[in-house]
Parts: sequence; C-alpha cells; structure tokens
Amino acid sequence: MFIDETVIKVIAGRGGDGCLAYRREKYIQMGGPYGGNGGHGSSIKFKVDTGLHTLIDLRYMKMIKGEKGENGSGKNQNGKNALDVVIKVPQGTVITDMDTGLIIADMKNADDEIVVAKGGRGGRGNTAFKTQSNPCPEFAENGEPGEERVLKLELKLLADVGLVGLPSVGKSTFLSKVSAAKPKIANYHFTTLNPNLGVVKTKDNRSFVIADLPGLIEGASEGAGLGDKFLRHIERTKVIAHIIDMGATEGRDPYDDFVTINKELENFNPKLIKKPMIVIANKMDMPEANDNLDKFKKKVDCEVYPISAINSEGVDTVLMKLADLVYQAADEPLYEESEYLSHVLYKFEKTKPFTIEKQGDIYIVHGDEVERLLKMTKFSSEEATLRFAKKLRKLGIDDELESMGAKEGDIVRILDFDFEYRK
Ligand SMILES: Nc1nc2c(ncn2[C@@H]2O[C@H](COP(=O)(O)OP(=O)(O)OP(=O)(O)O)[C@@H](O)[C@H]2O)c(=O)[nH]1
Ligand SMILES: [Mg+2]
Repeated sequence: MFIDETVIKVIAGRGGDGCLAYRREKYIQMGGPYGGNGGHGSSIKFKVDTGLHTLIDLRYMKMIKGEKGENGSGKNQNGKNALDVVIKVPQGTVITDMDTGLIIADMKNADDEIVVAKGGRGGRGNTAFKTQSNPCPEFAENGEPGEERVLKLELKLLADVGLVGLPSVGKSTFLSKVSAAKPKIANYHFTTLNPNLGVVKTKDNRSFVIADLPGLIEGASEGAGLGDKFLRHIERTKVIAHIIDMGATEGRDPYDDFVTINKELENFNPKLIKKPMIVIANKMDMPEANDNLDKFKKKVDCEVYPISAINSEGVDTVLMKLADLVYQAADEPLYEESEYLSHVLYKFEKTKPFTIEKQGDIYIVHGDEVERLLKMTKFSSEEATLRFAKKLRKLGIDDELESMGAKEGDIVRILDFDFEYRK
C-alpha cells in the first residue's frame, strides 16, 4: 500500500536523575559530595532510507518514545546516556510540527538525518554543585524531560516532470511508452490510484524522472474524484506537462480541460502554475484531433506538442523539450526559510518562560521553563527547594505575583504542586 501522509507523536527520553551522595570511607573525614550526574535521554532522529517508498511503516506507529538516561550514582559515577532512536523514512519526506505548522525538515537528500525531538539532559549530582561557598551541597537535580512533538509526515516524491490531466487522457500510456514503468492502463476513469515514477532517457542520453499522477477533475481541490492530494508529488517537479485528449474522445472541449486543470493546480498551490509548463496534445490519431488542435493553439500561449502515445508518435520531440526544460531549471528549495521552524530545536528556550492566571485566591503558573524546573527539582531537600525558589524569583515570577496583588500565604500552583507565597 502506498501511504504518503501520517501523523505521529514523538517523545524523547528524559535525562537520568542526578545522585545525592556523600563520600564515607574509613580514614577520610568529611568526604564531601559524591553523587554523579544522570545520563542523556534518547533523542528521536529521522533518517532517510532510499530503499523505502512509502510511509506505511510509520502509519502503524502512533507514538515513538525515547528511553530515559541512566541515573547517576554514588562514587561520582555518571549514568549512561540512552541510545538515540533512529526512525527510517523514505527520501522526500517532509516533516511538519503540528503545533506551529512550521517545517522541521525536508528530507530530500539520500543521506539526510535529523533530530526531531531532543532527549533531556541528565540531572546533575550533588558533586556538580560543589562550590567554594557551598562545599557540600545537599541536593541534586532530576533529569530534564525530553522534547515532545506531534509531527505530520508527508512524502513528496522526487521527480523532474509531473504529468497532469483529466482521467483517461493517456498519462499512464505516455509514461509506459517513454520509460520502463508499467502503470496500469485502461479506458475507465481513475485507473491510476497512486503516483507512478518512470526514468526517461532521451536519444542524446539525458535522463530525468517523470511522475504520472492519478487523474484530476473539476473540484478536485474540494475532494472530487480522488481529490488533489496527489498534487503534493509534483510540488518538487521542475516542469509540469499537461496531457490533453485532443481527440476529445469523451466529448469535452480540450481547452476547457486545460483551464480546469490549471484551476485545480492553482487551488492546491499557486506556485505550481508558475513552473515551466508544456502541453502534450495526445490522441492525435483520432479523426477530430487536427481541427481541435488548431482551435486549441489559438487560445493558449503555451507550447503544444502533438503526439499519439498509443503509437509512440511524436514522443521523442516531447522528451527532448522536457529534458531542455529540466536541465535549465534551477534547483529551488520547496520551502522558504521563513516556513521553517528555527534550526534550534530547544523548544524550552524559545517560549516565554511563564504566564500566571488567577483563579480565586490561587495563582496558577504555566510555562514550559517553569514546569521543567519543577520536574528537575528534588523537593526532598531543603536546599533544592530554596534553589527552586531563587530561580523562580530570577525568572520574574515573584515580581509578577506581587504586581497581581498576591498576599503572604496565597497559594501558587505549578502543575500538581501547591506552594505558599512568601515575600
Ligand atoms: N486513440 C488513442 N487512445 C489512447 C492514446 N493514449 C491512450 N489512449 C487510451 O486512453 C485510455 C486511457 O489511457 P490511460 O493511459 O490509462 O489514461 P490515464 O490518463 O492514465 O487515466 P487515469 O489513470 O484514469 O487518470 C486507454 O484506453 C488508452 O488505450 C492515444 O494516443 N490514442
Ligand atoms: Mg493513469
């Protein structure tokens, strides 16, 4: 089965917890802190595998979870880092962050590999907090939570030329004549249900890839017929080739067909109709075809190439023209820089540290950074609690609570934890 779209949740592993320990050995007095750091949690990575041609494997994986890093232990032993989780995707996969709608990566190269969710850092053990003024810290940190994202994966095939047209105009017939591809051909609509790719070689040995798409009909962008979702596979193509039934074998006017298809292309993505475009006038073996072609040419200002795909007539000229256009076209990126989620994946650093909402006498503090701080604090130690309070103050939470009118003893809530406000 060909699957070209799926949604998946990724949760990177949490860092291991730091250890709180002291050195206690015979003959060593006041051994000091001795707790090691936790290891990194596993990051989730996507990597191109050129042997894959569909997203079907990911369709059945609703969630990918990373492993927690190992906890630190006594004698300053650091926990082991968890191994990264590497998920294979087909070349041409586009990864979008569902929260922001921004692109994380366009995996178009054969060796592309990217981190989509970063594993949490290991919490520091108490040895790491040792300073001159605090030679024996009585606290350690919990591991940092791993990043979480909901991702949309879309496969956008890599082809140089996209064949578009209404059903039964001969798109698959054309592909079968110019390449080794063996698409299904029949005289009923929607014979082609998934895109087919074929490699073409011209007489002068230039080579390029053609994509044959399922037929489009009026209203495809609103879901009519097979819809327009397959058009994502020509978003990368350098050239668009319209195939038109110039024999009008189904009684339609060829010019109307051309207008209909262009409208659907534009509705899907306005960039599509700005690509270099040619018209392949097919079924020229039919009796009315020459008259239709004359009328058609008067109405369009696009180059028109008459062929009979079924008899392989005229196809070499078309291929030479397509090769010219493909070889001239610049390699344009699919997305602009501004459509990308910033390269820095540290979600926590980008977001506003907190917001405070007042519900009755309770002040509820939200925010990734504050919540992460809370999760990394071991409240069993007084020192750690003090450190947490200091950090909140540094973030400006105390100031904001004060300006919101918080009084001594009011409840401040972060996640499931309630604290008493003190000035
Ligand atoms: N007379 C004539 N018939 C053709 C020609 N090319 C294709 N056909 C016929 O047109 C019908 C449809 O051909 P396909 O290649 O399956 O058309 P398609 O555009 O791929 O159709 P969908 O996949 O349904 O969108 C078949 O019966 C072909 O034999 C041609 O040059 N002349
Ligand atoms: Mg077809």
